Amino acid sequence: MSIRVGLIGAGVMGADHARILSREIPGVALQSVCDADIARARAIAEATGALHAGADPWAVIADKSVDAVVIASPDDTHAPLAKACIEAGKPVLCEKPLSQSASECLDLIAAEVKAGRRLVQIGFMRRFDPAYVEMKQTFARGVVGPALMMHNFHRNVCAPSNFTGQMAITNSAPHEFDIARFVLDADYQSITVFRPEFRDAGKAGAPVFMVLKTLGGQLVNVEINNNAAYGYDVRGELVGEKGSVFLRSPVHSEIHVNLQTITTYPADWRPRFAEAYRLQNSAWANAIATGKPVGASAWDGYAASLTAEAGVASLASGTAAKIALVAKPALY
Ligand code: ISE
Repeated sequence: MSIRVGLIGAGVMGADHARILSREIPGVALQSVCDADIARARAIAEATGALHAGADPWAVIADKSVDAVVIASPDDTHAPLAKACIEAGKPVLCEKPLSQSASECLDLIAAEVKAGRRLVQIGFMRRFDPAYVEMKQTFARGVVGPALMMHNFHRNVCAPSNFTGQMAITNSAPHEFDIARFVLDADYQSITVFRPEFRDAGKAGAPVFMVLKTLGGQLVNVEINNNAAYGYDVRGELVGEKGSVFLRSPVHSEIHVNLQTITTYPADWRPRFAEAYRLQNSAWANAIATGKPVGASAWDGYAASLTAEAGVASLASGTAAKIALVAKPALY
């Protein structure tokens, strides 16, 4: 019996989830597709064989023919829809960020604790990326010694058209906030956010440079540049007392011509993290079948949102902002 999935959001990310779920994950069937733009929902449903297309996300969650839900709608809808999935008793893969408000995350966590089981997986797919997994495993084996720092670059060609305000911090950077916690097995005590001074400094997606300190005193720096222009480029290096682990991006070929060697950057995150998304979505489907949750939890979503909230405050104040998680429920 296939797991019948309802997809909420048929934009860039939703369409990619639809492709993955309908073509690459055995034992999963896309049951319905929902988007505010009904034509977009219908197009994805037609392309993937989903039985229904609609514009009401609450109806998807309530639909008795839907066993599990993927949320890939706009950021501010994630937490309310995920909470409705909890209340309906349905497993949900919720795209990051869980929310732009830490308190909204805590409200959802309370609902999941009350339900008594983990139903929410957050779409921090880098936890499944083979390069980051190797980085974490190498560090955990002690190969490079105790961690001192982790450097992170996260560059998009250009900011998505829906980018406003501080989404470099609240939408893009949560990937680094989460993956550094995951790789280092650490939590943060503070964040300081800087912005280079240039003519477009106030433009949505303008670069930000962040320095986080972990509870153990390690430093994590994160550069987010959503208007890097040259290509989609995510880099990372974990620096230990005895060495470092540098993230290699998958390059499948290089061109040798005209006295040059040419490799190509992807245009956006989908090619760079294609394997990570496939592994994440496959692990999510397997977790539903086995009842053993995997990946980032709602707690991890809260930790990333709290960090982003502190980052926005630091950028506004020009000083370091403290990060203090509440006590973690036993469920996590
Ligand atoms: C987007 O939402 C993603 O999740 C991508 O992985 C990230 O690179 C991009 O900056 C985000 O806007």
